[in-house]
Amino acid sequence: MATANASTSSKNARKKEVKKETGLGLAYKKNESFGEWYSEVVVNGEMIEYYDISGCYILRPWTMVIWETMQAFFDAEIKKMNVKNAYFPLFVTENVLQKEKNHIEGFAPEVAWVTKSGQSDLEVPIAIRPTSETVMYPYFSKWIRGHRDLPLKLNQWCNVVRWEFSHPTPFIRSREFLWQEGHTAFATKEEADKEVLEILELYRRIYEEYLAIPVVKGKKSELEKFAGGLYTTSVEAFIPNTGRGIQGATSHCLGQNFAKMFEIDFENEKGEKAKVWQNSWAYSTRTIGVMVMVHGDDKGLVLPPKVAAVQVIVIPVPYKDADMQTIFEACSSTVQTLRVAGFRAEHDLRDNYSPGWKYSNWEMKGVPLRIEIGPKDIANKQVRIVRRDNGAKTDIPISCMVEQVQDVLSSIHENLFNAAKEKRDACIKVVHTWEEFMTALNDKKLILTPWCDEEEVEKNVKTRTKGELGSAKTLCTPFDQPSLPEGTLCFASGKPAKKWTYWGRSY
Ligand code: 87F
Repeated sequence: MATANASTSSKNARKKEVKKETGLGLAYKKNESFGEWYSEVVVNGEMIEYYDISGCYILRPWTMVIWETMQAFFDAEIKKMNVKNAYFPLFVTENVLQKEKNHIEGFAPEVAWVTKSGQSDLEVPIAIRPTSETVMYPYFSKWIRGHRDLPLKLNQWCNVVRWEFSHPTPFIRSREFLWQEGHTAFATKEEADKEVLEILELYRRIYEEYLAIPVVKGKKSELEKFAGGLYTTSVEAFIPNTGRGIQGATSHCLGQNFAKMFEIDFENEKGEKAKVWQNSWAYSTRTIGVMVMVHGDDKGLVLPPKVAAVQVIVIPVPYKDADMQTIFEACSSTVQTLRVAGFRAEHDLRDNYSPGWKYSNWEMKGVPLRIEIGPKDIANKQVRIVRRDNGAKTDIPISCMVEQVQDVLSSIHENLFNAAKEKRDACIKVVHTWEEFMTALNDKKLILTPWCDEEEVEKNVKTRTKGELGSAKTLCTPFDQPSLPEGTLCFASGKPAKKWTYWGRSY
């Protein structure tokens, strides 16, 4: 895959300068140079701006509306589950961070440290949270005494820092990102198990109902699960252009591992001392990157209507000698009508750009629906609507505009989802042998195989597929399992297969 390294992004910046003047489209095509296309789209679509620290990006308002829309949904849903929001500090001492040595070990190189204030060295360096288990769990231990203190269900909306060294990509792999992290404690494993899946379902809904992206729900392999936990579930998306899977969000059952490390004990109903069962779950701004990669096209961003900051952009189309005043008033009243009906609508009355320039500009920014209003439309008591997803143009009577806009926006969501699903499904390849597996991998497929589910075998597959593009790994074992006839063998080991599992390269 082409990468968006520092040199290409500065090239992009130069190119962008020129385009800003000409108002023309993108320099790169999605199918030809995906990495460059992506960097260009997120910048020209006004979602992010590059920053002078590699791997850090400015999230512009066009991005934040998407984030806040998903946040409003998820926050309301977890509140229905009686999860409470809290906020824990950004900093953590080395002592506390190390408390949980086993799981932190592999992650240690990514932890960023504060070592100075002004010119003087701090007495002890302080870490910036990469995740908050070690920050929160000492207080879980303090706050949980008896079974009446359970369940304890906390969530925080915050930023975290992971000093990644592999090439940074806006939203997908950044050194600082926004997320929510839920941390919960229960008296029984059954309650914990149930919550893991309830949260996973909310993650599926974010992808499918808000971002119009199909995902697979499933369980991570032993090698790919969160090492500190008991088991990990995830929603997995796929990027056809790069042939890579991408973990969309995770919901872990931590079992009692952390309860042991942090002594999170309680007195149960029988008066005995017991350890809590814990979960943790998160989704991040990575969701937005997946959305851009899946739906964007050669004209720029394509925003699903549910999350778009502007769902309908109204553009006046003046002709020579037309009465500008009347056209502008028609635009304003159209916006007003749509807003009253609950749509996010705006007009673009700028007099220093042509209608054509405005069309491309709002297409670049991915607005789902454009309404054009010219003298003929006014005479006919109609407006022209143009869809971003398929370019279809329709004239609709003003009298039924609200209903029509509603229908078209729903249809755009459905169409985006179906198109994304069709594309993804066309990439799924069922294979039974190693040879077929390698062919499918080189063809950028999302590979579904019968697997023996042995850690050593997955390690072996990783080693055997090592290369410039990265190695193949399991993405997840889908909950929705096709039937596995008895006697089916694992594609890699030749042992009896236990499960169908998705494999591929991934982000
Ligand atoms: C990087 C540095 C230090 C991931 C890290 O998935 C620690 C970590 O613990 C680390 N990168 N992780 C795993 C995070 C697990 C878990 N945390 C709460 C989640 C969901 C939210």
